[in-house]
Amino acid sequence: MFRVVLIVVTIISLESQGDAAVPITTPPPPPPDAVAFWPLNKEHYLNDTSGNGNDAENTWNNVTLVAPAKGRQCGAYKFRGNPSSYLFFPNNGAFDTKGSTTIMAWIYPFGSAGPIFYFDPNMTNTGVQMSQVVDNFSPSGLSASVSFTKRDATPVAALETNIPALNEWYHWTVMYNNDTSNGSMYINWTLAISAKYDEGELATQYDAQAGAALFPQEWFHGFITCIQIYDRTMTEAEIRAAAHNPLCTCPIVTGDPHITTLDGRAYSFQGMCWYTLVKDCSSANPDFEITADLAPPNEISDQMRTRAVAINVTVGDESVVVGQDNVATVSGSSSKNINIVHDGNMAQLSFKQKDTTFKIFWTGSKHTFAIEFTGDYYRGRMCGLLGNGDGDAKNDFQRPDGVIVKDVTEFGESWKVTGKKC
Ligand SMILES: *[C@@H]1O[C@H](CO)[C@@H](O)[C@H](O)[C@H]1NC(C)=O
Ligand SMILES: *[C@@H]1O[C@H](CO)[C@@H](O)[C@H](O)[C@H]1NC(C)=O
Ligand SMILES: *[C@@H]1O[C@H](CO)[C@@H](O)[C@H](O)[C@H]1NC(C)=O
Ligand SMILES: *[C@@H]1O[C@H](CO)[C@@H](O)[C@H](O)[C@H]1NC(C)=O
Ligand SMILES: *[C@@H]1O[C@H](CO)[C@@H](O)[C@H](O)[C@H]1NC(C)=O
Ligand SMILES: *[C@@H]1O[C@H](CO)[C@@H](O)[C@H](O)[C@H]1NC(C)=O
Ligand SMILES: *[C@@H]1O[C@H](CO)[C@@H](O)[C@H](O)[C@H]1NC(C)=O
Ligand SMILES: [Ca+2]
Repeated sequence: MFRVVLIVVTIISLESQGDAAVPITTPPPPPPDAVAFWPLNKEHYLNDTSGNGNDAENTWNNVTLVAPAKGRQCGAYKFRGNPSSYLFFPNNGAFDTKGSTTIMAWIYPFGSAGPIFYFDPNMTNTGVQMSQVVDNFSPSGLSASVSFTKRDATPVAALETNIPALNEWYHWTVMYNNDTSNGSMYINWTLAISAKYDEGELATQYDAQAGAALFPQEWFHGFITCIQIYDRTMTEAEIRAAAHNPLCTCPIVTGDPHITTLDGRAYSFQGMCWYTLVKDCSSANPDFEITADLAPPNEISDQMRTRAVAINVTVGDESVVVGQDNVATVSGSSSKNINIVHDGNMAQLSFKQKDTTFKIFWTGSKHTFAIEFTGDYYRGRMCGLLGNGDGDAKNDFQRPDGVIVKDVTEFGESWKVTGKKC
């Protein structure tokens, strides 16, 4: 066993950590092929994180960042349902996809029709348009509608599907396949409707707006977050993965501890001693396991609350334990699989297993833990207090025996690590 003492970082110690040694403040990269990616949350505000430079503009300052927003820890932008409540997306050409296209967003509707992503917002039907429209046959009273308007202005029929429910998040994807002229829509990454169109390039060359446009006189009222555009088609699994990109979800465990699962379910749990936060559940010999030590705070308060005081990241036969002082203790076969980077205030641990890279951000003094991962293999194959990461928040309270429970305490206690002294 040897000890790595983490103190204020120098360039040299950063470099000596190898290729995963990025400063902890570097945000995770968006998928490499997003042509526009607006997380629209408290980490990235209006920035286009694709690197293509189309940062959004809050023209009248009448769209508000709210965090957390309706269970989304990272927040979302709230549109008020009036003509000045919109975001403007300048298009320098980077998201003029013309041919195969995928556009997606998370939406929380309060009930009004209105634009979600409108190219050429000052004109009628000249650009590709995504909007919520009134639909008396839909139980929610609204449908999601897209017009795959062509550049040569040949008229196209809108594609429509029911919006599942008001006052609840839904993930909406529209897709156009240039090879087959197939237009399709997905609700929560499941195909809802599709149609064949005439050939022709899409009218995506314009600037765009969300929330309001000059026509029609309808203004979206609700939350929008995580708008992404790709210049290709995607499979349902790819849509689901993109919808849960860490740029958009920010799963985090904070002081109390308030825990948000990998699929975005937030809850409070007052545990004591060591618990499994997340581990590989696909075999009896997990590829990795991350546990946390929960303990009461030092100061006496009338309300008993626990918080995370240490984490233990285990990959194969190698474990790294990091405490409140951000000091990392490495045991096992030496630190080969797990990279450790630190900047004095935080420790960042990263490791790769199968197709997936995990990054863990631990701030001991603040008792905060955040995890990010890329890759698909472990989606739905994980378990613990952070859930299984399959994209569905409803099945996250699963005990080690596989039973899904409702009660937070029953769920939380089932993940207590047995035989540990605290
Ligand atoms: C947003 O992008 C600008 C550059 O376009 C950058 O200066 C700024 O730091 C970014 N903000 C965040 C929160 O990432
Ligand atoms: C912003 O929206 C509010 C209603 O929510 C409205 O009263 C106000 O006039 C709007 N501000 C601007 C600048 O239009
Ligand atoms: C779309 O498909 C047409 C016909 O197959 C082709 O001529 C055109 O180059 C394609 N456009 C793009 C942008 O891929
Ligand atoms: C749309 O019209 C408004 C006012 O009518 C104007 O301020 C705005 O610049 C126009 N937007 C575009 C993209 O032309
Ligand atoms: C869509 O996904 C969100 C978040 O996972 C969930 O809250 C919502 O109930 C889902 N809607 C449908 C219709 O499955
Ligand atoms: C469009 O593409 C989707 C996804 O490949 C497919 O499921 C659907 O059947 C196609 N629709 C039409 C009308 O061809
Ligand atoms: C860290 O966790 C691993 C696997 O759960 C366990 O074998 C190891 O003893 C733990 N290390 C410490 C110091 O608690
Ligand atoms: Ca889940």
